[in-house]
This record gives sequence, structure tokens and C-alpha cells, in this order.
Amino acid sequence: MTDLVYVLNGPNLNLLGVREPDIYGHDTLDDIAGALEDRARELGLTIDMRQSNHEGHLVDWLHEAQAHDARAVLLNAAAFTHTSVAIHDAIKAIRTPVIEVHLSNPHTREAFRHVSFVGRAAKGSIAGFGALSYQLALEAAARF
Ligand code: CA2
Repeated sequence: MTDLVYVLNGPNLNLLGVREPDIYGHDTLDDIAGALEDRARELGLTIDMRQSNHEGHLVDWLHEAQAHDARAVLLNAAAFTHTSVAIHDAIKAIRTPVIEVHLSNPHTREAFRHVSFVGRAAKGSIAGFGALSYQLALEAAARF
């Protein structure tokens, strides 16, 4: 196992900090990446942070995390969380532990967000703490 931690982000998260700050906060994805990199350095970890609006990219990157012997994947699959059997199957197909991450708490929101195909396959889930959710997930990954 390497010290590499993949941080994968799904659709529309490139808009973070620009729209709907009441739900998702004011931090951009770059802000989150910067803070994660700072903490990762202290923990002796390396972050590889990516975002895509395409489901297949997330599937490919999950496979890549395993091929690169990553320590963990922090995965905010965004809306694909609630729809994607392909991402569920990819998480099940790799040995790399996956931590589900959400800025908001989907369980307090619309009913269609209460189902998580990611959560059913992930090692654990952290949701509802805004940008801090990513930091908490990294702390967990550091202790594997
Ligand atoms: O709370 C989260 O992190 C979510 O994964 C965010 C997803 C949502 O579909 C999930 O239910 C929970 C939505 C991400 C969309 O991000 C935006 C950011 C700014 C403006 C509009 C959307």
C-alpha cells in the first residue's frame, strides 16, 4: 500500500463556491484541495484530487486507484451517489477502501437522496460537515 489518497468528485462539484452556498458552503473545490494537501503533508500522505461530470471517469479512476495501490479513495460521487450501479460495482470490485464523502447531509434532504449506491459498498461515510467532511475522511484514511 502506498501513501497515495485519491479524492474523486462527481458532477457539478466544479461549481462549488459559485452557486448554492447556503447548501454547499463558500469553499471552491480548489480551496478544499488546498486544505487537504496541507493536512496530507502533515500526515505523510499524497493527495490526487479530481473532478468529473462523467460517470465512466469515476469508474475508471476507482480502477486506477487499485492499480496504483492507493491507500484509500475519498469519494463524493455527488448525484451519481443516488443512481449509479456502475460506481457501486466498481467500489465492490476493488480492494482499495472507499470512504463516501458529502458536504451536505443527504438524509435531511429530498427522499431521492436517502438512497446511496456508494454507501452500500463503501467502508464508511462522512456527511453533513461541509468542507470539513473531506478532512474527516482524510483523518480516517490516515489511520488505516
Ligand atoms: O452534499 C454533497 O456533497 C452531495 O454529494 C452534493 C451533490 C448532491 O447531489 C448529493 O445529494 C449530495 C450535488 C453536487 C452539486 O454541487 C453543486 C455545487 C454548487 C452549485 C450547484 C451544485
